[in-house]
Amino acid sequence: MKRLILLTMILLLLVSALAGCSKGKETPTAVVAEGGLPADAMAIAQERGLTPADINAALKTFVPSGKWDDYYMFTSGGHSGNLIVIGIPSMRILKNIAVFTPEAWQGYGIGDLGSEAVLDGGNVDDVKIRMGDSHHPALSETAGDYDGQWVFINDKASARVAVIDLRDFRTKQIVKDPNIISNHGSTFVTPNTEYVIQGTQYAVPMGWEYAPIENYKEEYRAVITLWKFDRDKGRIIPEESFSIEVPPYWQDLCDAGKLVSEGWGFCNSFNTELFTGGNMQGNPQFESGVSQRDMDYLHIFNWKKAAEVIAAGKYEEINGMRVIRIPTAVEEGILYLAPEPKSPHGVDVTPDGKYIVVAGKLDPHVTVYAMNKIEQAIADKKWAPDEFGVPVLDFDSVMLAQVELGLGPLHTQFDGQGNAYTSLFLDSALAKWKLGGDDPAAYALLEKTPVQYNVGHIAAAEGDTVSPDGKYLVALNKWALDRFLPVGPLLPQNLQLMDITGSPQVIYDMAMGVGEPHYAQIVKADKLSPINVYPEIGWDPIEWKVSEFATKAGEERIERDGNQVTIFSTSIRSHLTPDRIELKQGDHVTWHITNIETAHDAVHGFQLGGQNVSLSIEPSATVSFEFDANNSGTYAYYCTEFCSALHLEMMGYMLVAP
Ligand code: RUQ
Ligand code: CUA
Repeated sequence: MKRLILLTMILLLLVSALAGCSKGKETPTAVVAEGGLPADAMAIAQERGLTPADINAALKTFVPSGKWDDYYMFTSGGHSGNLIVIGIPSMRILKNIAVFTPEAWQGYGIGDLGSEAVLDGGNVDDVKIRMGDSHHPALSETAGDYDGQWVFINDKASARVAVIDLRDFRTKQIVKDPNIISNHGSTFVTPNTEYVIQGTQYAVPMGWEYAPIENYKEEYRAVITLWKFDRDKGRIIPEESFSIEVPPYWQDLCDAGKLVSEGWGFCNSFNTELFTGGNMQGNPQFESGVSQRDMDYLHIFNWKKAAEVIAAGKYEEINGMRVIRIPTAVEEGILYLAPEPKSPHGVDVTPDGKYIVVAGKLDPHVTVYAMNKIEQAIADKKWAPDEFGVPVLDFDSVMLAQVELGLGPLHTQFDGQGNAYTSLFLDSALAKWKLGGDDPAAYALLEKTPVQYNVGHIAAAEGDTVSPDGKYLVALNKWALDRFLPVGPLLPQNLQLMDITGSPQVIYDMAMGVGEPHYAQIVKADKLSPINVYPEIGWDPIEWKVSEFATKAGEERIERDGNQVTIFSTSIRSHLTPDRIELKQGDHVTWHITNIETAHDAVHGFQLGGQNVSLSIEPSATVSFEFDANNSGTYAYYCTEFCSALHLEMMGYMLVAP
């Protein structure tokens, strides 16, 4: 009975609140005020056993049919190698952008020559890599604010970085770092997207050449790579990029400075023990071997100075990448270290750029460093070199405050109202704490909110910009256990949307059954302006210009030169032209298809039985694929998007004569 009264009260409150706040705005007022809440709302709530908090959460996250979300969230798909787009607050999945792994619906890397070439950009030696472990998406920024134009993401497994164009939500480029084999502190952009930062994870000899593991200290190294991004071209330019060599500590997360710290970058590390394993040789396990020391090192690097040093020619070219070696980096004042406890994980720069927050992982604190203290310590030469000659700044001189939050602090976000939020992996909680400016005593833990379970990253609305929005925060949880209907031993992760306008509250649980999300970024929806249709008929989505193979209606043809066959096709509702292809066994076929439609959403797909090809031919696009007709036979090809009532008729025969 008590619960019923409470429910009634909250529903009444909500109605009056809605009616009150919509005064003056006719349409929504009219709808709610005239109709009120449906008479059976109480009955539904009761029947479903909803608490007032549930009803609140439902009202905060429900996006009515035909209405759009306020934010886009871009979250990594982990070892599915993709990038997932989610609307907030509804938490509806909008797209699963193929990045490192082929994907049939988008016609990505399954025959289509444009995307195959993108994927080939990330090949390692002669190995065609067709998977990835995507970790940290970074939206492009202008003056430290997301500008909605590009998003970058790294592949931890093979040390690669991808560029995704937010005009059409497609991957346009993958680059491979020529000197390392795994990255992690990636991707993070400088405030005007001059560079995309990438830090090594596991140190290897440069170019991952062979060197005995006993030579770890002498020969193994890590790099921090600054990938130069050219906005006009929409590409990373490897020839204009460079690396800073760093010791073979295992670098972890990074972040770029902003405003007062613009020009600097920061990367955490662990394994300053230089441990190399050997659990079958009587050595400790890696997890204990790399966790012996109480302090590891925050790497503090000046990318602006580094760019000047590169321009002055003070680098070595290693495997085609310009690398500033450690002694030069030290001499030029590009690289410093600061002690940090203890195998930390995330490093996050506050929105004002003044403070750098390091989350302890094996230490229950977050440690806050002040940029002005770092600069002072550098000026005063308050340092002692590490074993590689890199200056280690005096901890007490650069550390401003430490806040004890709980067990397993990993990542920190900000709300723009003076609060910070840190995920606590072991506590399965979100810690909200107060930033205290320059006053160490003003830093304080405010409250902890439970999340389910084992939260890794967290992402707040516009959280990595100079002006975060607050409002929403998403906890990206590693374990789901009992949260959803069981689906066998491989469980989804649980993304929990939280309302952080007041005391943080979980308002939505979203099963992420696509791939493990690592990091995510949340951007205001109106900052993006995706296209509906490619600009001109015959558009090459990768090159972003009319394709030389564009085919207009009436120009369809089959050209033969010996056993080289070139097909110029068009697609339009509801036919493919030509719809009959006669080949000879042994022909090499290059096939171009132009979707001559200009209507929004008039996409045609293409699959050809017996060949490994799947295309997405979006309105006005031209796509190409090639294959060897090695087997004689009769084949069917057809459109895979249910584009019209006569979609099933949108097919053709391919005959390969013996
Ligand atoms: S990691 S759960 Cu790749 Cu960002 Cu921290
Ligand atoms: Cu085109 Cu179905």
